[in-house]
Amino acid sequence: AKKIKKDLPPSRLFIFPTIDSTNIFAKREISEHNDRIVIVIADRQTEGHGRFQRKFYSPAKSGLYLSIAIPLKGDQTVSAGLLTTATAVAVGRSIKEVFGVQLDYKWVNDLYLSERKVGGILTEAITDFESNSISSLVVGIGLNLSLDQNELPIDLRDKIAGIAENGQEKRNQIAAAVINNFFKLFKNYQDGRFLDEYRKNSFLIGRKIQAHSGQRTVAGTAIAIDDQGSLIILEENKKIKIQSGEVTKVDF
Ligand code: BT5
Repeated sequence: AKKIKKDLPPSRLFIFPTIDSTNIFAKREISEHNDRIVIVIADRQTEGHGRFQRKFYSPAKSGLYLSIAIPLKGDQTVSAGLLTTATAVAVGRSIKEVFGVQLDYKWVNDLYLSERKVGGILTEAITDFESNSISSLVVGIGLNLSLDQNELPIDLRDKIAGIAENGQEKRNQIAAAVINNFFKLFKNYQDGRFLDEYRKNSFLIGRKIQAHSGQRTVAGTAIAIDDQGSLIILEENKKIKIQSGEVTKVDF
């Protein structure tokens, strides 16, 4: 893979009290002006979403909802999966710096703390139809800094958690740390060196899991994350590599 050029274009920062989704805004903005990095933060989202059109609960006063859109030069190659894992590490480093706790990385885009989800990442690639190549990348980060369990939708209670009791007081500090750590990692993420940190704090390695990739279901022990950020599962003595997809069961 070719190296991402080290010098980045200038960036524009947008901050909203309420928005549909910071990813939607960032995608629209970068499609119209492909010469700048776009950074979007909202206090609350009405259409916050995860992968496969799933909802991402985004209430005011409890979370960080942040998107970063990066225009790509014609000759840059990208790996959305690897960028998702790099972003997880950027968020993990930031939470460690500000709150002193270490997040667990649940391949590929989930962030966990004490066996519960505290956030997720949604990476989207925008394709330019004329050249049929990826013209920009949008990385969305959603984090529950603090959450009142009673205010959660019933189906999410017990499944998700907040990072700290008064976490929201540090929202801006976290946002700044995430942006800094993201760009530090972005320069060289394709070399995959950050993956050691991802592996060390993997929520899955060593556990019995079930994963879906396309039409396929794999069940076995998660044994590794390879240098491309793919998940390796040992299923009946056979190593199976999953490049993209998701883990649907853990310790079942
Ligand atoms: C994700 O999707 O976890 C990626 C979420 C990315 C959200 C950010 S916020 C800023 C930007 N703007 C957006 O619109 N999106 C991004 P996924 O792996 O598909 O997980 C979705 C599942 O997580 C849901 O089906 C719920 O089970 C659970 N969930 C929903 N809201 C949650 C929350 N606030 N915290 C933790 N888990 C949640």
